[in-house]
This record gives sequence, C-alpha cells and structure tokens, in this order.
Amino acid sequence: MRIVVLAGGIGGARFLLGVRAYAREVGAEVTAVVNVGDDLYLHGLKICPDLDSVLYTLGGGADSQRGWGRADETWTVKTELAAYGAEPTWFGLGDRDIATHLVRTNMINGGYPLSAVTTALATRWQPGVHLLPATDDRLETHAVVDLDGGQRAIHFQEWWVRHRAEVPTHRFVFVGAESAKPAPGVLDALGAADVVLVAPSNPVVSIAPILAVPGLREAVAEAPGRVVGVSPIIGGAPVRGMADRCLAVLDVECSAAGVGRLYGGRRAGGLLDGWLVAPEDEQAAVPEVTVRAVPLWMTDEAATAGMVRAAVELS
Ligand code: FO1
Repeated sequence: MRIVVLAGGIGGARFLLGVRAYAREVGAEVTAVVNVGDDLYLHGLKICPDLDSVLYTLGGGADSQRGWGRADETWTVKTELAAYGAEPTWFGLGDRDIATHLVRTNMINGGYPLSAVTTALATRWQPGVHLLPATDDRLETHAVVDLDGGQRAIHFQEWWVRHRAEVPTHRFVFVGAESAKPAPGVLDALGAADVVLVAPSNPVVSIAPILAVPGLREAVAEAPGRVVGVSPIIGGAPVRGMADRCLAVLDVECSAAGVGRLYGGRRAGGLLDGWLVAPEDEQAAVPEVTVRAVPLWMTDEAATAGMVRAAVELS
C-alpha cells in the first residue's frame, strides 16, 4: 500500500509518527508532502520549520515540550546575536538547530534544490518516510494586516510568533505560489497513492499553501485512492496552535464541520472523500463526504496509529 500525507506544523509531524507506526505494521510505503509556506531566511540562513519538525520528530531529536526545534537545545548564538542588536530578536534559533540551517543553506547556495537538501538531511535523521517539500521554489505565506497605521503584508512567522496572531488581519497570501512547481516526486507519489491523508494540520496556513502549488490540488483530485482528512479541531477548539485565529480570518467557523466544509467534498470539486472527526463532533456533516468519529487525541504513537488505521479503513 502507498500512503501520501499532506502535512505541516507540529500537528503534521506528530501525525506522521502514527502513520509511520501504522505503515510498519501493514508494510506500507509513506510519502509526506510538507508545507514550505512557513520558511524564511534569517541571519543569512534558510529555515524550514515544518520540514525540520518532521525530521526532528520522526528522527527522535525534537523538543517535545516546546513542539519545535531540537531537544537539549542551547541558545548561545541567540544571546550573542541579541548582544549585537541583530534583528529580529523575536525569533529564536537554537545552537543545535542552527547546524541544520547551515548545512541546508550551504547546499542551497551550492545549487541543490530543497528536495535534494531534505533528502541529504534525512540521511542523518532517518525519518522512515519519503519526505518531500511541496515545492522546491520559494513560496512564503504572508498575512495582510493593519499595522503602524496602514495595511501591510508581513511574513507568516512575524504574524504568528511576533504578533501571536493578535493583529487585525485581512487575508493570507501565498507569495510565489503562481509560479511554483510541485517538487520532484510529488505528482508521481499522488498519482500512485492508494490513500491520501490530510493530516490534522492547520487548514489555512499549513495545508492551503501546499494546495496552492499549481497542479498539486489537481493531482490530489485525480489521485487513484481515496482522500481522507483528519480534523485538527476537537469540540470547537484547535488541538494545538492558533487555527481558530486563522479560520476567523477566512470567516470559517472553528469546528470540525467548518473545516470539513472548507476542504469540501471531492465529488463536489473539493478535497475530501472521508473526514475523521472526534466523538464529540460526530454530528458534523459535510456534503458529499463520509464522516466517521474516532478519538483524535494524539497522546502517543499507538493512539495516533489507531487514528491512521481508522482513516485508512474509512478510505
Ligand atoms: N516559534 C516560536 O513561537 N518562537 C520562536 O522563536 C520560534 C523559533 C523557531 C525556530 C526554528 C523553527 O524551525 C521553528 C521555530 N518556531 C518558533 C516555531 C514556528 O514558528 C511555528 O510554530 C511553525 O512555523 C508553525 O508550524
């Protein structure tokens, strides 16, 4: 069986732990197509938070408390940069994490595409899944906000980390998306998928930027296997993160039904054939989509693998 997962953020990385466990049980092959909209250049370094979350989480090197970055991290470089007054000071890079960004940036500067760099980094972390960025091209999520008396577009990380999503926001823009191409391997993986899973990631800033890459949404629509999503909202609240604030920008209700309807049914021109929701959301109805309720708390790998089994069975 071939499983393709669309994923972003910490929810996506944790979900992939369960996908990998399930895949090992049944002998399936997994390809993760990961969001790059959160990526940014800082201090001359290319940082890919979502790809790194997957590498560190599946490779056993993630800080499980913080949710992002490396375990046993130290912050000497951050302190030194602050001593120079080097901006931005609101985004912290840990010393161990910086090694990843140095290797990545050197390879990018040497002409390697992000997908090849990701494969090289995976040699160390052995994530046990094929890890692909949605695109090798520069695609950045920006938020159009009211700030300093005017309307401005700021990078997603500035919106998320610096302003904690608490600034009046009009919309999100995926800068560079129009001319981006799916990374090598993405369309082939979708074209051979027995099932496509949409991780319980933020639908607005993790999954939407993946689908904004021209050709990618179409490839999901035409995938031979079923497409099953897992709700990132349980009982009206995000499992983690600030999906509620992102959904509010789109005027979408923060509920399992709201996100399911935002994705839409594949038979009605949307994304999904199946939608997995938590037991408290079992009434959630999405036109043209089969809804099933199972516990969705990713408390450990076994519980998450159980969710994945339910999603595959629904497919
Ligand atoms: N999140 C924070 O809240 N504060 C930070 O200083 C921060 C630094 C950081 C550095 C590298 C990295 O890969 C992720 C980092 N994050 C930080 C997490 C990140 O902003 C977001 O949680 C994700 O982009 C959303 O998925």
